[in-house]
Amino acid sequence: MITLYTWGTPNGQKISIALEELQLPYEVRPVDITRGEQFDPAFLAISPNNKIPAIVDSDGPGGEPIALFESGAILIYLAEKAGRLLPAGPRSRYETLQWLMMQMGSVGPMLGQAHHFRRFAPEKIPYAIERYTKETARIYGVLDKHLAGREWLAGEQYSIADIATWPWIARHEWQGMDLVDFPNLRRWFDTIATRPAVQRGMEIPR
Ligand SMILES: N[C@@H](CCC(=O)N[C@@H](CS)C(=O)NCC(=O)O)C(=O)O
Repeated sequence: MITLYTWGTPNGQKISIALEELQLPYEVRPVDITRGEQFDPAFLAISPNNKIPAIVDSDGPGGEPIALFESGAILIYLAEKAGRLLPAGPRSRYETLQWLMMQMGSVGPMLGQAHHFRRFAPEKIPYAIERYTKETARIYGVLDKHLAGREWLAGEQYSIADIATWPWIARHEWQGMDLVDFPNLRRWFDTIATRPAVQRGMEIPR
């Protein structure tokens, strides 16, 4: 059984969407990061960087339990465990990992800063709002250009690269973005939004 430690944020939703897509049985342990539960010593033993998501799989490699943090590592682990959502062919596998890393290194951190300075910062700092909104628009432009004439971010199939990126684009309004300005990204976004597993994953934790 997999235990998912999560909260209702894009990084957490990536993992619940992947678990739903892969139909792996899991139980949910909400970690309320607005109340500091990520600093609980029991959670830190699993996720030492005090962030959700994290998982514990009682049936890890060699049949032994494994604990994992960092959503990119968890997505690779789950895809390899189930044998789906990460292509086996070397070219499409590296392409998928490349766009997964683009999400981990750029999409998440930069859009996350846009959320912070546009919505949550106690004071409005025009320099920070402009910097991260502009960087968000640049990243949307990169994704939009890449998706011109292709259905998925990597390879020929829906993959963990799409799953990692989608919940961040779902918060486009928080980031001051209008998908009308990014038609290829919008088509990709709307297609994935219809997937029942994505809809279920977005509701976790209930
Ligand atoms: N690179 C990490 C980022 C995870 C992350 O930023 N999680 C946030 C919620 S979206 C969190 O737990 N924040 C609590 C904290 O920093 O104290 C991943 O992808 O797993």
